[in-house]
Amino acid sequence: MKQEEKWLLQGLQKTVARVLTIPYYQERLADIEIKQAGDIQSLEDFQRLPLTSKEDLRLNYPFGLFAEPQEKIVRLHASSGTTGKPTVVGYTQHDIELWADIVADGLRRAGISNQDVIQIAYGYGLFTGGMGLHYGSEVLGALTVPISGGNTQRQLMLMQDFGTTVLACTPSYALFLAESLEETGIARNELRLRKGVFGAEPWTEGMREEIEQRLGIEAYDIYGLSEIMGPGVSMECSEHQGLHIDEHFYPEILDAEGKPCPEGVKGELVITSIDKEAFPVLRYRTKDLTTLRYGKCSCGHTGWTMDRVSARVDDMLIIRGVNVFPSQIEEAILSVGGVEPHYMLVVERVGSLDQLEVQVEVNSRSFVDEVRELEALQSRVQRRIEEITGISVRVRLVEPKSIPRSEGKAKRVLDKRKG
Ligand code: DLL
Repeated sequence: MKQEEKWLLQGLQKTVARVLTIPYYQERLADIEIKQAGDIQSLEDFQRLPLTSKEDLRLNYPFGLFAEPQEKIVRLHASSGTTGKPTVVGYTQHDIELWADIVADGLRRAGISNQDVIQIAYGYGLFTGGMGLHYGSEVLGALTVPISGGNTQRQLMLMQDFGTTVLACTPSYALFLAESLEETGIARNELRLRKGVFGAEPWTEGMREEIEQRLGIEAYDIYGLSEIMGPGVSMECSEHQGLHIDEHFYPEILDAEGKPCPEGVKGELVITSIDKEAFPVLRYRTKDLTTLRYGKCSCGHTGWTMDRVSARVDDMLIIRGVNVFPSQIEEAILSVGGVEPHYMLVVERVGSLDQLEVQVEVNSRSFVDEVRELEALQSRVQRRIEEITGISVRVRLVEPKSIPRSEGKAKRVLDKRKG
């Protein structure tokens, strides 16, 4: 066994030992005769361990999967589920420090330093975005502006007054800020903005180009989820060749049947935490679709790299039996001129057939066009979507600024089939 594999195995054994202090995991591991960490002697042994899902977290709501007594837990975060109770995660002081170091490392690899002024426009609170970036930024020694999401005019004013160099928020909010900047009439050269750290929702390469161009910055993708830790599980370096997964997380990719996928094949990302105290997770199913590669990046980092998360399994729409992801629609819209990357998908059942309507904003120039030209634009968008998704859709062009803007994670799907 290579030295790296030995270290990895030791790390995984530590996590197994830790989860074995939790009755729920004890029972599940006893079912496959794993009673102690030493029962795991290879990565193959590890891959026999059961997967953990959001459902397991719900069953143990709120603190049932904590591996430390309450007096050692210093912070809680939670992610709001679509139904019922949120999933709750806890951190010891060690976990908070580890997380801050991980985020700081990610920011450093993106060329961000203590010379920067980081405006954190992710929400603060139970959501991990704001505080996760905040602590990392402080460890880095950057000037940290904890503005949180929303209050767009104030964001722009302070961006100008404080000389913000790095903006951290969701890509959809970055686009909204860019649009508001154009409206406010603040010229780009009145700002010192040079980079953006965007994540918390799927976004496409086309959206990156749009944001980079409109804000005049270099955009970096940052990924994470509260169940694993929060932002920083992986992040792009300046090479932009995928997101480097921090070494405190062991990634696997599984196919729809739960079998491991070979390197480079797309599937569901599953993550095991290494060295996390309060809330260790074993083989957590993220429901995020991506691919993995192992190797050395030209930035010098060696380890696992993942592609941008193109979609969540949960966001997949099944339209007349065909799988469609919102990111495919985004890709299509961004490749056609004359429309804005603001869209909404409305799914309905008409008779016994599913129907997908894509509402897209026309830009202000096209808006004043003749009806005939607008009709031609509509057909172009429709054709492009149909080429990419393989299903027929209805496209409805809507007025500029009529689709609600997002200050956090964008909501792009209205599925009227679900009650
Ligand atoms: O969104 C943590 C985060 C905050 C990441 C700020 C990056 C920046 P949750 O609210 O638990 O945590 O949501 C996690 O968001 O499973 C993905 O589906 C999605 N997601 C997060 N980052 C990305 C990204 C935070 N860069 C869920 N690309 C995850 C695509 C992302 N999807």
